[in-house]
Amino acid sequence: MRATERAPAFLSTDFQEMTMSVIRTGLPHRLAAAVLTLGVAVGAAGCGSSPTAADTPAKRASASSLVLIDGWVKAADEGMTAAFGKLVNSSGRDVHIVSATSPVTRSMELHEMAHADGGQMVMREKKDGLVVSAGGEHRLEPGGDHLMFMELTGPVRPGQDVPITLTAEDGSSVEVTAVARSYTGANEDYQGGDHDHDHDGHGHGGH
Ligand SMILES: [Cu+2]
Repeated sequence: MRATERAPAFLSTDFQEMTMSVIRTGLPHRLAAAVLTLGVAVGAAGCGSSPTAADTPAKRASASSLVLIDGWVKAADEGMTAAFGKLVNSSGRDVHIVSATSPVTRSMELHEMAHADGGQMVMREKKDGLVVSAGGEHRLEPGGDHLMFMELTGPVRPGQDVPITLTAEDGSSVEVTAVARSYTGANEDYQGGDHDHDHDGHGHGGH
């Protein structure tokens, strides 16, 4: 992925369209990303090192290239909840999101679903963050990647607009909005590594 991040911004329109078509055909994300990286490497070799506007920080892909389409968050009174939607990257470069914050939660994590030792699906922190490919999109959905609110500071009620700030690897950030709605799913078990939250409110009562 380093090649992608350091590549000049002169990706040709043809190449971007090719990449988009690869993504649209539904190939796995990683494959599409690999194709993109390969294409950039070839392009860079063929064009030599022409210093362009790509060298100025303002031209690098930043979080501001992202929008969250149909963003929503599961309404909850307390504890944990999650936000979903479709992140779309309108720039010609990958955007690597490494963290998120929201005023309605004390902390947030980027989560993914994975198989636990027992075979069941659990959610866990996505340690490497998430990448939205150049000109591509990344879906956040129940059962998949999501933005996790680790500890709500108060109730999140249906209809409420919840602001979320996404921060990219380069330190840039963008604010998106998710609308709270009632939802009965997304009750995945959390496989936290070293979190020190006490998950109260779930009395087991010895049954
Ligand atoms: Cu989660």
